[in-house]
Amino acid sequence: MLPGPIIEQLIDIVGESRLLLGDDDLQRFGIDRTTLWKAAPCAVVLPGSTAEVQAIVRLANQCNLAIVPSGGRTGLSGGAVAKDGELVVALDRINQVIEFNPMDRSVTVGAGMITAKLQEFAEQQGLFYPVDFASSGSSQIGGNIATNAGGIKVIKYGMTRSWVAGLKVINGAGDILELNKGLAKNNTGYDLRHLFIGSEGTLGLICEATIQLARPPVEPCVMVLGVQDFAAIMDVLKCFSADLDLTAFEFFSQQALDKVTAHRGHAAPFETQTPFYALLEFEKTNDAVLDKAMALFEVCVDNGWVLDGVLSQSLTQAQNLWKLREDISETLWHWQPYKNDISVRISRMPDFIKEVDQLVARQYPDFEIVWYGHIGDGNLHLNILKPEALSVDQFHAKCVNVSSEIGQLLAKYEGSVSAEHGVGLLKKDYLHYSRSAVEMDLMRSIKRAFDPNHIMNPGKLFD
Ligand code: 2HG
Ligand code: ZN
Repeated sequence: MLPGPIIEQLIDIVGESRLLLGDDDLQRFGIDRTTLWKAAPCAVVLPGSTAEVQAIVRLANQCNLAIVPSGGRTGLSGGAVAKDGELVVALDRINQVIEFNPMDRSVTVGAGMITAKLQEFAEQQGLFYPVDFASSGSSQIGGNIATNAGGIKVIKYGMTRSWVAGLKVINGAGDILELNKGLAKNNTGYDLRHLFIGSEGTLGLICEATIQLARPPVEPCVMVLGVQDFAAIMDVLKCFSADLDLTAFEFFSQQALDKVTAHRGHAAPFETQTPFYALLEFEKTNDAVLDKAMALFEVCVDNGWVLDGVLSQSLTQAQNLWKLREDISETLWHWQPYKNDISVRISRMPDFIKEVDQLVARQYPDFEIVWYGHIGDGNLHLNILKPEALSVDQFHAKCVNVSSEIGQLLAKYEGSVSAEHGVGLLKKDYLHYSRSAVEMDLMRSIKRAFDPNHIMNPGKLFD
């Protein structure tokens, strides 16, 4: 419970209707997509400006009140979970287009802007915001930046980081910082903007972002290929990426396809069933590209890597094929999966896959495992489905042991324990498999510099 004087001061800052204390609101704003923790914030505030955010952070410093920044809460690692009486600061109302600059091809928006709205805005200007993922309809740009979100087009366009030209933030000490100011070139020492990207709310709150926009892509073509085994996916990737400018290269297993077709009513791409499927996308810059894609398909068939395939003939068909991949995560929620979001360099993927496959087969003989991910980026989303007979806690306890083994394997392959979902609460115990002790110490020092009273999202990323 928040003491009365603090409630009064918060109301002074944001107005009475913007301070939420009801149980439904606390439950809704205190949790992300994870199901392992219970929401227990002390209150939720909805500031309407950067000045209000600053006043809240200053008050929190005076009262030693921990803050959890909140965006669309679509995160999968517990980064936006408020489970220990924290104050949730939700950026929902700071969601406007602040300035569009066609000459710079950039737009400054409030951090609470929904990702899909930014994509729509870019399109209306004849431009393109290329970071895209299944949760773009509810995730917010500030949260995307705080987690450096990736998604389905990283192979061509990079992660969120590549598109952030400037940030206005309030750090944990309550200072306002305007970082990089939209500049394309700015070699003036440490680029503090990049520290905030992927910082998961541990350094401060992102209030506004200047986003670089791209030229729009030409019509996308999508191919789904039925692949005979895991190793062949990498052969197919090598074959296609050598000759085509791919915008995506995703994969999923037959189990993933079975679940998506059964639960979403989508049609399978073709009749042949294969252990794995590759989904690749390229732009139809001219007809020769289609001939090239078909020729590469033949090469893959001749080599025995690919057993069947389909090439989209229209934009609608391309979008429908994408649904087979994009709807997997949402479909799997039914089984309360334990999620792994791991990556290694693409060149190491063939050996890594063999070892991780053996490891999970040995450790999870009775569990159903669904493989999918952005394999073109070296990123696997290994989802372990909870058997009905186990409680969430029992299931989690079993998964945690295996996570340490996966962590050791990742350390051996110099991979990442969190490729794109962030660390939050879920992965912090495994961070040391990807970051050295010196790096961890430096990260703690950086946090101290930005957040001296340790009020910003404590317990996330590291303790
Ligand atoms: C995806 O690629 C998302 O579909 C979610 O990053 C992955 O739910 C997951 O494991
Ligand atoms: Zn993903």
